[in-house]
Order: sequence, then structure tokens, then C-alpha cells
Amino acid sequence: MSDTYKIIVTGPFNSGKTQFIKTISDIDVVSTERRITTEDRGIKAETTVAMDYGRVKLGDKTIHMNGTPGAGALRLHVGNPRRRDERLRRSG
Ligand SMILES: Nc1nc2c(ncn2[C@@H]2O[C@H](COP(=O)(O)OP(=O)(O)O)[C@@H](O)[C@H]2O)c(=O)[nH]1
Ligand SMILES: [Mg+2]
Repeated sequence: MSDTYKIIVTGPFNSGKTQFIKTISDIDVVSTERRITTEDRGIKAETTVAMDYGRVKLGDKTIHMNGTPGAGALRLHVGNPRRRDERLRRSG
């Protein structure tokens, strides 16, 4: 019988989550990269807006990997409301 695992790859913006999944996945990664239009575009051109998905087989184990958007994007929704409003103003 084969075992199936799911892991969540999470962390701050630009920490290598998407690259990690692309590097170890056996399949073409399902990605949701979109061009950055805020001040962060100076750091990199594209960022994950929904999820990354990849899959790797290790022996008889199948590992599904789900990558989150960077914590900066999540902070827009769950973080300190004052900072969220400030970010929204700055990102237009
Ligand atoms: N030197 C180095 N750069 C990396 C590594 N992983 C990712 N990067 C670079 O770091 C930047 C952010 O990677 P990305 O996967 O888009 O980060 P994410 O925002 O966490 O999904 C990109 O320019 C990558 O090429 C790594 O292991 N070593
Ligand atoms: Mg990413």
C-alpha cells in the first residue's frame, strides 16, 4: 500500500517557496505567478497569488506539496488592520 502525504510550504515573500517546489517536484508545477505591480517589483518580477502545487514520489510514498503566497500577501488579509490599510493605500 502506498502512503500519501501533503505538506504546506510557507514563509515570507521571496524566501524560495516556489523555487523549492519547482526543484523537487516530479511533475510540471501548477503555478499562479503574476507580475508584481507594487514597490516589491524591485525585488523580483513575479509572485505567487494563489498556490503552487507540485508532487514528488519517494519510494512508495507520494508527497503533495502546496506552496502559499508570501506572508506579505497574507498580511493584507489577516494582519494588523492599520498596516493593512497603509499597504493598500501604497499599492493603490
Ligand atoms: N541562491 C538561492 N536563491 C534561491 C533559492 N531558492 C530561491 N532562490 C531565489 O530567491 C528568489 C525568490 O524565490 P521564490 O521561489 O520566487 O520565492 P517565494 O516568494 O518564497 O515563492 C528567486 O530569485 C529565486 O531564484 C536557493 O536555494 N538559493
Ligand atoms: Mg512564490
